[in-house]
Amino acid sequence: MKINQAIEIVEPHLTKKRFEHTLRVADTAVDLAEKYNASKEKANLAAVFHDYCKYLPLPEMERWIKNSILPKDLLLYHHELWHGPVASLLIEREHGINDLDIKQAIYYHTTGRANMTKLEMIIFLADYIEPGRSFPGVEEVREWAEKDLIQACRMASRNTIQYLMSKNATIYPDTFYAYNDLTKRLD
Ligand code: DGI
Ligand code: FE
Ligand code: FE
Ligand code: FE
Repeated sequence: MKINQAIEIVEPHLTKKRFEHTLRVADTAVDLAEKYNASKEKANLAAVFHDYCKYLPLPEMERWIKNSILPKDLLLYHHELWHGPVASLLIEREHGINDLDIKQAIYYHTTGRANMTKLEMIIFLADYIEPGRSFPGVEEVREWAEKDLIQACRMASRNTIQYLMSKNATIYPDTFYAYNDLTKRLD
């Protein structure tokens, strides 16, 4: 699929702010792909679609999870975790995107997971460091992103877990698996 076609598909599903975030994630992801020798085309397409389902009504996302191969334990955690997995499903069904690399990068962009591929790390990180983000600690992650993809993802994962724990939120297992795996990969 051409990138302009993807952008046209995604835009009406998002708010203006979310659409602008999406375009910044795409620019950031293409830069990271260039730096770390991944496919810029795949990074661009995955980024454009990563939040495609962010505003799907909750009952509709719930229905997709219940009636597909998606893991049912998603329903036991915060609904914010649903939009990536559901998008990975719907971009294939509605728009014929069947590239596994792209689908996985979209699927895991919120939590990460153990053994993330390079493209998964690029989308996970681009979503965290795009220039519109102002999380505490994001500047340090941006600096790491210049030199070490794994360390940068590890810091993003750590910051997210610390933030969620400070809010007494529950944490999905893949979120912890991502952190542990990235930490082990460093030594
Ligand atoms: O869709 P975005 O806002 O661009 O970003 P995202 O999909 O990475 O994350 C959405 C939210 O999900 C963000 O506030 C962090 C949160 N999150 C990530 N992992 C977990 C989580 N929330 C819970 N409750 N549990 C998690 O494991
Ligand atoms: Fe998201
Ligand atoms: Fe994210
Ligand atoms: Fe996002």
